[in-house]
Amino acid sequence: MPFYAPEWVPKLPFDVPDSISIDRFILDENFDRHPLGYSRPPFTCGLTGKEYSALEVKERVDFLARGLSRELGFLPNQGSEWEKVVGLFSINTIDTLTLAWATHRIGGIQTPANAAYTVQELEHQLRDSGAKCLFTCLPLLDLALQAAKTVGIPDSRIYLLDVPESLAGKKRDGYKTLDQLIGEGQKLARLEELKWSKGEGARRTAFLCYSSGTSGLPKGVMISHKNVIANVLQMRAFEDPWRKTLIQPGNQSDYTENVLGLLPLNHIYALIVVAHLGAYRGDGVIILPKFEFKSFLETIQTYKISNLYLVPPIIITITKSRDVVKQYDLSSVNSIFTGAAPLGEETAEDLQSMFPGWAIRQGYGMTESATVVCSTIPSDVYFGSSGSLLPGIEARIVTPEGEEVTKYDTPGELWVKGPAITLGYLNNQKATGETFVDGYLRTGDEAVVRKHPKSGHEHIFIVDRLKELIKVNGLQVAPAELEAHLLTHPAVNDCVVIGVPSDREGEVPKAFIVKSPSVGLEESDKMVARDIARHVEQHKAKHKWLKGGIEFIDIVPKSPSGKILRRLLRDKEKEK
Ligand code: AYL
Repeated sequence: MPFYAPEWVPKLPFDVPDSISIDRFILDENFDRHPLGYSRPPFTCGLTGKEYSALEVKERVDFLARGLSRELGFLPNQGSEWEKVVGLFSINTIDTLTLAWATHRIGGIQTPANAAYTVQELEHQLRDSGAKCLFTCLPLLDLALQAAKTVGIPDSRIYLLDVPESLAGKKRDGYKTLDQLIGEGQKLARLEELKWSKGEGARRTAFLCYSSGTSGLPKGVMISHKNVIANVLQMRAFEDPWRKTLIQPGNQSDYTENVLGLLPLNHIYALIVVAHLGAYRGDGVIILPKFEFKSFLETIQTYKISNLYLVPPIIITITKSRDVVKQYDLSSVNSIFTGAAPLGEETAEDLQSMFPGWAIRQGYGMTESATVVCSTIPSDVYFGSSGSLLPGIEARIVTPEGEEVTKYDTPGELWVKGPAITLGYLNNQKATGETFVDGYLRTGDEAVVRKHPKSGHEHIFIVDRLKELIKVNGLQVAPAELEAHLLTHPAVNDCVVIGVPSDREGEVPKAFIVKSPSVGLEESDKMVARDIARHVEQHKAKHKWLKGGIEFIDIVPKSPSGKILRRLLRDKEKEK
């Protein structure tokens, strides 16, 4: 028997639309429900105060789509979406979603890359996705140009998003800006509407986000229009009963609030949960381009933000900085939401003792599930739990022997099914076949179901990770990617990378290395290790650096069939 959403969770009010593009679904609906004058500006920059009203966002998407269509020669109803892949490599801006939605309006795909990427990492994503152009920003321009050049994207197909002056650095001529494209679009005729047949929104990819899944290198996850719309509707239905209790008498019929848009919009969490859900519900998303503790606190105070979307390492920073936090008025906050990595019970308790009135909510999901699978509302908080299943989700817990768990507190791998489960990995049938099985997504996470001691509702607890993935600050690090890179160093004969616990980052990568025979006896382990660490630092984003250290071993433990026994190393680390 699978597990479903508890009874109190409202069902989805209607079938998830499967013939409409995301931009139309979000913007048209939002505008109708939150007419001009009532709506909060969907996107405001927390650093500069620059904002776009709902009407402005709608217009900018419309004009940008026209400008993009002329500039790139992409027409809404011509060619497959795979011929219209638009790359994004930028810090968060108030136009990040304008660009995504304009791309959808011309029938294209957005592939957003992590703004912390190195040239090689960006190159991989651009090449793999077949991106035809790249939107970036001044602070990242040089890096973007280098990566674009090697994959054959000409300089004339590099565009700039506007970022606050304090971060932009020197102006550079020769690159069109998003505002220029909007200006050009304003003078052009209306575009044809997308003509989609029934079900096309369920088949067409809207976003290509990269994830390593249960093993191997980062792969493009094909996220359809329907997937995104589904998760937005699931989250809305799930949270509606609680949000209704927050409506002030005499106000409009919907509750809206300011939420924090600090997490990177290239990652599925902020992209879907913060930006799409926020815009759909009429919330104001206060965008911050990067994490800086004081501006983060100031922004909450200035914009009276009531809901903070966070990841565990930021919560740890808050709990370890009581004196700084005390200097700010954070009384507008009523709840925080965390996901992407486990939130330790002690950390949750620490935060609660600082802010007894805050509801500390946790959600769980994956890029492959186009985000949230389960989540918590304030009246049902249960520390350590990732919450209850969203409406429309069916979950199975399966033991290594393939048996389905039906009892509480019994661990097994979590398998999930629902309307937001994505289409699979781009050009990788093997990984798709292994991960997407009979309509279920095999999460590679170990879970148990427990009953909330007070409410009696079923909650999902993620108790371990069965897959190879390492999570640093909530971001993915694929051991296979680091191992392949380490093997290109002349001193490395064999290696294995695992995640080891870290107070601040949650986990950090540690490498076990078998030295190659060519390493001279006169070279100390310390020197070799330093050189290997540098090799990673030169080519990989900071969250992938070997902060857990390097240990030399004689042999990598492997099973008779040649599979690396990571668990053995993980268990040994725990004993230390
Ligand atoms: P990806 N507890 C434990 N592990 C988690 C949790 C959690 N609450 N959330 C995500 N993970 C791990 O694609 C887990 O191993 O996440 C999972 O398979 O970067 C992996 O991270 C997925 O990594 C939200 C808010 C989900 C954020 C997210 C993050 C989804 C993207 C639900 O409500």
